[in-house]
Amino acid sequence: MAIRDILLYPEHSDVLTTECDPVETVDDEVRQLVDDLAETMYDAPGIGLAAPQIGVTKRVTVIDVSDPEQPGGDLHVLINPEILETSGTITWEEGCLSFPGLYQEVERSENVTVRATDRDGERYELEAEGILAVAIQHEVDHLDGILFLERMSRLKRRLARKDYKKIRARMAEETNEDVEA
Ligand code: GNR
Ligand code: NI
Repeated sequence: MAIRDILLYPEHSDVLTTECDPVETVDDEVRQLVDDLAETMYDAPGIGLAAPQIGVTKRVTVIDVSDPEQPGGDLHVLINPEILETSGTITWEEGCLSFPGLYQEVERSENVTVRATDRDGERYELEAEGILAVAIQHEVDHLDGILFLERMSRLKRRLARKDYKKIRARMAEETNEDVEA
C-alpha cells in the first residue's frame, strides 16, 4: 500500500481528460492499484478517487461516503463500472481532489444503478441515491476523461475557472512564503 500523488488540473489535464482502458483481469497489480487508491483517498481525505487522478488510465475507482467520525468505513471498489439506469435530478456542491479548494454546484441524477467488478473479480450491481449516486457519477466521469467543470453551464464554468485560478495563485504564494520562511 502506498499514498500516491494526486494529479492536479490544469498541470495534468492530459491524463485527466484521457478515456481510461477497461481492466481485463483483476490480478495482483489491479488489487495493488485499488489499495493505493483507497489509501490515497482516505489520506486526502476524499469520498472517492479514480485511477487517472493518480496517473493510471485504467477503469478503476474507489468510493466511501460514510461518516469518517464513525468506526469502520464502507468502501466501494468499482472496476469497469457501467451505469445501467438513472432517474431523478439532484444538485450537489461538488469538490474534486484534482481541483483543490474549488467547490461548485453540479446537477446529476439522484438515483443510479451501477454494475461493476469488485476487488475479488466478482461482478455485482449497486443501487445508489443521494451523495453515493453523485460520487458514482463523478468517478465514472473521471474514467471517461470528463471533469466536473464540464458538467456546469458555460457561465458557471467560466466563473469556476476564474475562481480556481485565484485559488491556485494563492496556494502558490503560500508555498513560496513557506520556502522563504
Ligand atoms: O472528495 C470528493 N468529494 C466530493 C464531493 C461531492 C461530489 C463529488 C466528490 S468526489 C471528491 C473526490 C474526487 O475528486 N474524486 O474524483
Ligand atoms: Ni474528482
